Amino acid sequence: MDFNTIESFNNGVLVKDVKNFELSHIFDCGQCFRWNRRENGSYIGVALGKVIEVEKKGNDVLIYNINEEEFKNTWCEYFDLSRNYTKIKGELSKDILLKKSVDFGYGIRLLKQEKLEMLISFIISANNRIPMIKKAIENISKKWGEKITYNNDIFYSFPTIDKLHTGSEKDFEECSTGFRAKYLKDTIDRIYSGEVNLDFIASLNDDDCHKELQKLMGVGPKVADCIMLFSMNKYSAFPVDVWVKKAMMKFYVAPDVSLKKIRDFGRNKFGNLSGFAQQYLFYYARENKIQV
Ligand code: 8HG
Repeated sequence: MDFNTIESFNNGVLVKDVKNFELSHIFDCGQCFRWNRRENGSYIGVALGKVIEVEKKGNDVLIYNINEEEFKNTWCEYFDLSRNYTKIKGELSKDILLKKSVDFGYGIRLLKQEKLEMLISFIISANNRIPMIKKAIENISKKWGEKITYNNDIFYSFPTIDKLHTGSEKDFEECSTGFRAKYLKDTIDRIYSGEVNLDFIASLNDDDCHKELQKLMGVGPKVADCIMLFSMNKYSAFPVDVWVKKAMMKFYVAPDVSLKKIRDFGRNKFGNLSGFAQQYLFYYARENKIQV
């Protein structure tokens, strides 16, 4: 467990003595698209149908707009606070090449996000840049999500499958999803009809889950790895995008190695901690714009 105790205050919960928790590392490491930094340094986001604000004061973390019960039932898991990241970082840092990335992103935690939202988000992420991905997801939420007012600002939840299903391919195109609009439409139809069940896919072992996700349009190995890592507790996932490829080339493999081989190499090396290793590498590579 990476915190000590919790206390309630009028509109939130104070989590005391939190370890391995840095707001910018968590929210800017590529795993989420609906969290934004505020001028005062706190982060605000929409997750699981709610607007949540998070602030760090010394070693304590304040989570606004939730109560103690919601923390215990939902947000402790969302922020992965029961996991001991000191142990994970210790294991990964035995590899002196990886230690550099772990030391850089020391406050990263993998968020436990919603399956449908991750599926749609990472279909949109293919050959796309993070600001554009964020924009498209925001457009989709504005169009079909529930309006939420928080401190006089307006936010939108990520839509349900029933709402998404009312959208046409053209509607998705108008949300700036480009060539991915038809993949979204096809995937949403198959989930809505019950032909595809994300809870079932999540119940499969890591390799079968990875294969099954790729039966969906717009889901290749990389996108499947992101979905299973960020919403299905599958930590042997090792998504290889341009940044992870660069990091792996810098530290471990030859330039001409295929994405598949880089994935296999990473999974062999890091085992059930592959997903964590990947996140430290992605954050290090992207923040430092490493070149190889
Ligand atoms: O967390 C991520 N890991 C990896 N490997 N790739 C990611 C993450 N987040 C994210 O958006 N991407 C992809 O990187 C999507 C897109 O292709 C590119 C943006 O830099």
